[in-house]
Amino acid sequence: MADLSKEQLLKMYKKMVLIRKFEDRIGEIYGKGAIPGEMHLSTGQEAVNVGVCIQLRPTDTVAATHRAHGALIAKGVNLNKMTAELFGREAGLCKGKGGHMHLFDPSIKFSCSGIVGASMPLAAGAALAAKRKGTDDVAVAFFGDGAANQGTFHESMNLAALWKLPEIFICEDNQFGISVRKEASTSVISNADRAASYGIPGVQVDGNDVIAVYEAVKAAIERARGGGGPTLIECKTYRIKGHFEGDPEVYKTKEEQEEWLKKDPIKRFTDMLLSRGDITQGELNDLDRDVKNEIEEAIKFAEESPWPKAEEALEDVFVNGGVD
Ligand SMILES: Cc1ncc(C[n+]2csc(CCOP(=O)(O)OP(=O)(O)O)c2C)c(N)n1
Repeated sequence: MADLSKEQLLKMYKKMVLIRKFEDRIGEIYGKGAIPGEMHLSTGQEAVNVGVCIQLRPTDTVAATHRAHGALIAKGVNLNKMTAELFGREAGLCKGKGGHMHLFDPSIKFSCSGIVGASMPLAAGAALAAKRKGTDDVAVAFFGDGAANQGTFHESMNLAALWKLPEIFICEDNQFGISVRKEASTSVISNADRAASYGIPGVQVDGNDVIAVYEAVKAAIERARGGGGPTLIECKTYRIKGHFEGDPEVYKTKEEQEEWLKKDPIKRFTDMLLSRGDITQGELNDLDRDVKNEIEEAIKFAEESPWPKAEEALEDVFVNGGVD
């Protein structure tokens, strides 16, 4: 933690709270039927998203998953535009045509997808582009423990290792793929061990400890920017909510949920900040209030934006309007 200033720590705190409160509000509004489509929230995984993205440049690429709000907020999205996209409105990142699982922001090189396992080869492509252009940008792929059993995981790691691509593989092990526990889907105890198959470093970190994530990722970024190639980082965390909003979660036990709530990443980080002696509860309360205002402003912005026009439905599907 040596190189993190008070300002940086407060920035991390604010982002984590912004993600948590945003997801809470979106869950509420979704429950009232005001947001179209499915909804996968990232509640509980804030330390992973912030520990990774807080140290990326706008020119570094992030390819994320169907559970991408946290990563996008951490990467620095304009919250108004992101919220409008979730609401399916014209002012959204993709003019309201993508929705919650298809959030693209070229200004900060962010993409996500509902296709499980898609992030890894996409990030490999961005990493290859950075390498060929001679920049020292990196590309990060977020993916779940379920996606780690997809072929794309192995193919991307193989190529990234072989070509020494500046790609960082971030496995968000939130314990479940829909309702299937990780133990029921792979015989490998730690996904970090799989890095050995491709001769690259594999690191396991406490994904509910934002500083632990930050430090592991910092080392991986330095390695990648310096031409050392990819790293796999497995972040052990917990999906506090269901797979999707409306999931009855009958596959979780009360005891396990209580145990994980004790390890809540925001509570732990708050305790750590307050124990330093130079950060007060009052300062954190001020940030909490700012966050609340930002979220309400974004929701208002989204609600006031018009729906996309029906006659524009087929625009933006192909580059330059597509083929004849
Ligand atoms: C290629 C593909 N296969 C299956 C699905 C259906 N599906 C959606 S989410 C999901 C589970 C993903 O689990 P994980 O990768 O652990 O991510 P998490 O939901 O835990 O964040 C599956 C199987 C899909 N969307 N895409």
